[in-house]
Amino acid sequence: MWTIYSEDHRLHRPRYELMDGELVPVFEKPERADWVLERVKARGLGEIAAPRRHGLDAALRVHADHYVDYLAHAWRDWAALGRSHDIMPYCYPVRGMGQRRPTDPDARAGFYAMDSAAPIMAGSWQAIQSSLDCALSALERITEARERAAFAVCRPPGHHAGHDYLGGYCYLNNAAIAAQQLRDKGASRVVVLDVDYHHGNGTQQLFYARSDVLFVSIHGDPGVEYPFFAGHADETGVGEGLGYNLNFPLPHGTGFTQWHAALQAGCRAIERFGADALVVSLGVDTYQDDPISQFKLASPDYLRMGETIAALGLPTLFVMEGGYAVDEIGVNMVNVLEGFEGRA
Ligand code: SP5
Ligand code: ZN
Repeated sequence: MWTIYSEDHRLHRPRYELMDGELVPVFEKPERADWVLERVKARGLGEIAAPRRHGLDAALRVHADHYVDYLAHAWRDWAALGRSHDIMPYCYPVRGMGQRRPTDPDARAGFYAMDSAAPIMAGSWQAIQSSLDCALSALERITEARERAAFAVCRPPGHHAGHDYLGGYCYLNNAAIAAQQLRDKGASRVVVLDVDYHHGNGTQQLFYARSDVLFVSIHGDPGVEYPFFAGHADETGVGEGLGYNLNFPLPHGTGFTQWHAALQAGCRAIERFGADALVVSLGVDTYQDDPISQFKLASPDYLRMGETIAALGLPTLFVMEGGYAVDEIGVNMVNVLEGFEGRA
C-alpha cells in the first residue's frame, strides 16, 4: 500500500509537557515519524509520496471555524507579545464558565484546550496542515486511485481534537475529517476504528449524535487513564447516534488475548453496521514498552491486529495516531500494515 508522508512534520517540535507534576520533554516528537518511515522503506511496503495541499474545507466540515482560525493565528498573536516559548494554556473554563469567546491570547489558549499537552510553536500550524494533507492525500488513493488501503504518517496526531478544542498532542482530527470526507464523497456508512491506547474522545464527540459514522474504540479504562472524562462503556451515542458509539475500556496490564477479544467484538459490530469504508486511528501506544501506557502488546501481535482488520474486507485508510516507544514504533506500526496485507 502507499504511504503518504511530509517532511513538514518537523516544524512541530514543542519542548515540554506535564507528567506526574513535572515538566518533561514532549513524548510526541519528530523521531516517531522518522522511525515509521524508515521501517516502511526497510520492509518495502509500497510507494512513498508527499501529500498535495488540500486547504481547510475538509477540516471545516468537522471543526468550528473560530477554532481553526485560532490554530492558524495563535502563534502570531502570542509572538506579538514578545513571547518565544510554546503556547501552553494555564486557565480553563469549567462548568458554568466560558460561554464568551475570549480575545486575550492566554484566555484563548485555555478556551480552546482540553489539557496542556498540545503546545503550539512557530511552525505548528504548517505541520498541522501537512498532517491533515497526508490523511486526505492517502484517502485519495482509496477514493480516486481505487486502491484497497493507504497509510498516512500523520504528525501531529488527531484523535483527541474535538469540534473546537485541541489536546493530547492533537489539533485537527485527521481521522474524523477523513471519515467525513468519505461521507461527502458518497460513502453512506463509515466506521472509525480507534486502536490507540487512549480513548479517541475527539472522534467520539464529533460523531456522537450521528448514525452514519460508527465509532469503535479500544483503550485504557478512563476510570484510571487519560483522557479520564470520556471513553466509558456506557457512552453509546445520543439521539440518532444512539447505538453507534462503542467503547471497549480495558484495565491496565491488558495483554493481546484480552485486547484481541475486544477487537473481535468490535469487528462483529462493524459487520452488522454494514460500512462502505473504514478509517483506522492507528496508535501503537498499546505496546508493552510504551513509556506512557499500560497495555502489554508485543510486536508480533500487531501482525494479527492487521489480519483481523483486513478480514472486515473494507477499503481502509490507516491514520497514524500515538505510539511513543520510538525504537519499536516503526516495527509495530508497519506490522499492522503487513498483517493487513497478508504479508506476514
Ligand atoms: C495521540 C495520543 O496518544 N495522545 C496521548 C496523550 C496523552 N497525554 C497524557 C499522558 C499522561 C501520561 N501519564 C503517564 C503516567 C506515568 N506515571
Ligand atoms: Zn494514544
